Amino acid sequence: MNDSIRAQFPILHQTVKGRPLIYLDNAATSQKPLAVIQAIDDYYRQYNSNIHRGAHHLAQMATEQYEAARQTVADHINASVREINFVRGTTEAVNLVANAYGRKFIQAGDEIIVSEMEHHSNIVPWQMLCEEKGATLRVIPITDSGELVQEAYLAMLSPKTKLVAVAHTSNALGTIHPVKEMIAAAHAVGAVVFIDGAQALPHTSIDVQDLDCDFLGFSGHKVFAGTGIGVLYGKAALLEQMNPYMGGGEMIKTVSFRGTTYNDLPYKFEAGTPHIEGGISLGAALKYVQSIGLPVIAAYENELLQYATQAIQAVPGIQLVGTAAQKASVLSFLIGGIHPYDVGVLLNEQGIAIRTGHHCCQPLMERFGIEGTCRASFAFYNTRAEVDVLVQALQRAVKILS
Ligand code: C6P
Repeated sequence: MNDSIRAQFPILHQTVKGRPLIYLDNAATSQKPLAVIQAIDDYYRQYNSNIHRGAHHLAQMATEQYEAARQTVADHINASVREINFVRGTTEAVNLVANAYGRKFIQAGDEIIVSEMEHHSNIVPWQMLCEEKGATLRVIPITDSGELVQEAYLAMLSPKTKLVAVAHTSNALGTIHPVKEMIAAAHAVGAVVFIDGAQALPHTSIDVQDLDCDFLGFSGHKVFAGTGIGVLYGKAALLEQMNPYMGGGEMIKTVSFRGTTYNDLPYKFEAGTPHIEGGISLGAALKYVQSIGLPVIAAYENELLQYATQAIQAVPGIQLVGTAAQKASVLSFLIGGIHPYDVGVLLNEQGIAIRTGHHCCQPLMERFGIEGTCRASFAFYNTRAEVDVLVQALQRAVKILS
C-alpha cells in the first residue's frame, strides 16, 4: 500500500522509544483513518444530540446520520436495515443471542456446538446458557496446524444440535474456517448458526445472504471505527421471534402497568440512548474500507502475510503456531523457550507493538500445551519494511534473552 494510505492514519506517524511506531496489534484493535476521526469530530462540533426523540434540527441531523450508518452497515454485509442491531461489540452480540434467542429456544438435552479455537466471548455465554438450561456444549477439535476437524464437526451434528457458534476467522491463529459449508451442514439438522465476524470484517467481504448465517456479530473498533460500537446481524424472521434483551426507552412502542409493547426491528434490541457517534464512526469506517476495496485489501494483506511468514523464518528458534492453509493477517509464534511476554517487552523497546498472551483463547492454548504466544497482526497500512524491522528486532531479542 502506498504512503497516501498511511497518511490517512495520523497515529502511525509517531515515534515510540525513539523509533518509528510499528503497529502490529491490529487484531486487538485497528487504528482510525482521518475519515473516522473527522466524523466523530463533526458529530460533537456540529450536531451532538440525542436521536429518535427531538423535534429540533440537531436531533434530526444526528438521527439521519446514525440511521445512514445503519444503512451503510446493511449494504456492506448485504442485509436489510431491520436486521442491523447496533450493540457494543462482538461480545454483546453473542450475549444478546444467547439471552434473547437461547433462553427462549434452548431446552434441556439440546446441544450447542462451538470450536476449541473460539474467543472466550464465543464460549462463556454459551456455557452459561447450557448451565441454566441443562443443555450440552460440544466442542469441535482442531488439528496441529490449527484447522477445525471437519469430520468431527459433521459427526457431532444431530437433531439435538440447536445452535452452532463459530468464528469466521481465528483471532489467535488467523485461520479462516469454511463457514459457508459449516452453516449448510448445521442447517441440514435444523440448527441455527452464529458467526463471530470480529476478525473477518477488517480483512474480507462478508455477504450474510451468501453465507446464509442466521446471526453475525462484529466489533466496530477492529474495522477502523471507534470503540464501544458493534453489530449484531440477525435474520429478521428470527429477530422477530426473540424476546428483547434489555428493557428501557427506545425498545418500546407503548408502556403501561397493564403491559408493554415492544418496538419494531431493529429498535427492539436497542434500549436506551445508543452510542451515537460510535454508530456514525462505523458508517464512516466502512465507507472508507469500501473506497479502498476489500478485494484490494485482502490481496495486499495476503501477500504481506506470505512475506512475513517467510521472513520470520530467519529468527533462530522460531516456531509458528497456526499454519492453516487459509489464514488472514495473523502470525502467532513462539521463540525457543523464551516467554512471549519478554519478547513483547523487548519489541516495545524498539517501537514495535505486538500482543502476547493467550489472546482470550485459553482452551486453544491448552490444546497446544502452551500458555500463550506472541502475535503480530497486520492491517493494510502495514508494510514489508515494517516486517523487516520486526524480524531484525526479534533477532536482537533472541540474542538478549537466550
Ligand atoms: N479479540 C484480540 O486481541 P470485543 O471485545 O467484543 O470487541 O471482541 C471480542 C472478540 C470476539 N471474537 C473474536 C474472534 C475476537 O478477536 C474478539 C476480540 C481481541 O484478539 C481482544 S481479546
